[in-house]
Amino acid sequence: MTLTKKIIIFMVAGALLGLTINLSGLNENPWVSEYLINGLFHVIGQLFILSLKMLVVPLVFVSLFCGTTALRDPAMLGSIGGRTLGFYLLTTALALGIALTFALLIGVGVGADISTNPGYVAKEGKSFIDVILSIIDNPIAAMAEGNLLAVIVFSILLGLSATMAGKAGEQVIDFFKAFNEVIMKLVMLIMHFAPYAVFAILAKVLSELGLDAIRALAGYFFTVLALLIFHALVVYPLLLKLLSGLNPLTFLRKMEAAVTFAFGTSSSNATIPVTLRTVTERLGVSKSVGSFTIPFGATINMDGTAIMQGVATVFIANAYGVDLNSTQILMVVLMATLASIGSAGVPSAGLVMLQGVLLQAGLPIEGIGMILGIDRLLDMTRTAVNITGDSAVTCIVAKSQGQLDQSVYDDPNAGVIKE
Ligand code: DAS
Repeated sequence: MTLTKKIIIFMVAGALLGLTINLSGLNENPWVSEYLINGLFHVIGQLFILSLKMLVVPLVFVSLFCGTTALRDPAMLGSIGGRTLGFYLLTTALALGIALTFALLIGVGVGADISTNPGYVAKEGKSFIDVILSIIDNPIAAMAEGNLLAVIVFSILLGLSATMAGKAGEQVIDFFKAFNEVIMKLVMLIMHFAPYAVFAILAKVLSELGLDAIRALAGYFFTVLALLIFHALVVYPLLLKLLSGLNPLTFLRKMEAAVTFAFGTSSSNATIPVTLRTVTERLGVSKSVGSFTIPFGATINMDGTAIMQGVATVFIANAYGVDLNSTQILMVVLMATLASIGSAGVPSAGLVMLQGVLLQAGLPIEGIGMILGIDRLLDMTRTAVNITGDSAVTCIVAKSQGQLDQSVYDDPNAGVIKE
C-alpha cells in the first residue's frame, strides 16, 4: 500500500473516531479527555510535528545552499538562464499574491479555533526595521533561535562564495549535495510515521471541535484546490498567449502525461524525465533549453507549493486568532518565495518548508498538525501545478529565443507514444 493511501485511510479513521467521541459526548469524560485526547493523541501528534521541526533549519540551510550553487550553471549566466529565473520568480510571486489575496479575503480559518495547543501566545510581530537588522546574524545563533532569514542569507552567501572558490568550492558543493540527499532521505523516513500522526491529530482535534473542524478544514482544502486549478488553467494559459502567442489549449492537452505522473508521484524530481520528454518531443522545445530549464524548475520553481504555503499561513493565523500585520505578510511573501525555491521536488517537501514560513511570521508551527491530514491530497495537485509552471515558462523562454519548433507544437500527434 502506498504511503498516500495509508495516510488517507488513517486520516478518515482518525476523523471518524474523533467525531464519534465528540458526538457521543465522551470528550466530556475526564478520563477520556486527560489520558486519550490530551494524552495519547496529543503526544503522538506532537512527536511527529517536533520531528519535522527538528529538520527545518538543516533542510533550509542545505537546500538553499544547493539551490544557490545550481545558479552557477554556465547557461544560467546567459540570457536563457536569466530569463528562466526571472519568469520562474514572476510566476511564483503571482501565485503567492493570488493565494494571499484570496485567503485573506475569504478569511480562511476564521472562527475555527483549531489551536491544538491552546496555550499558544501570539509573539509580538517584529517591526520591519527589526526584521531587516535580524537578517545578518551569527549563523549558529540564528540556527539555534530559528531565525531562518539569517540562516538563508548565510546559506546563499556561502553558496555564492563556494561557486567562486575553485576546487575547494567544488568539494564543499559536492559535500552539501550529498548532505541534501541524506537529509531528504531522513524527511522520507519521518514521513512514514505520518499516518499514525494524522490519525492521532485528527482524532484529537475532531473529538474537541467536532463538525466545526471539518468545516474549517474543508474551507482550507477547497480554497487551496481552487487556487491551484485557477493558476494552472488561467494564469499559465494567459502568460503563454500574451507573452508567446502560443495556443494554451494545445499546451494543456499535451501536458496530460506529465501532469498525471506528477499527481501520482507527488514528486517534481521523479517527473523530470516525463516533463522533459513532453516539452521537447510534444511541445517542440529544443533539448538544450529543456534539459536546463526543466531540472532547474523542478529545483527552484514551485508555484503550487507557494499557493499552499500562502493559504496555510493565513489559515493558521486566523485559526490562532493572530492578525497578520503588513510586516508579517511581507515576511510570508519573502519566506514562502524562498521556501518554494528551497523546497525539494519530493513528496511533502513543501509542508516541511512551511514551518520556515510560519517561524518567520511568528506563527505556531503546531498549526501544521491540523492541515497535515489533508496535505497529501493537496501535495499531489500542487506537484502537478509545479511541473506545469516549469513547462509553461520553458515554452515561453524557448519561443523568445527561437528554440521552439512551432510545427511540432501545433502537431497534435507529435511525440505521441503509439500503443
Ligand atoms: N511534492 C513537492 C514537489 O515535488 C511539492 C510540495 O511538497 O509542495 O513539487
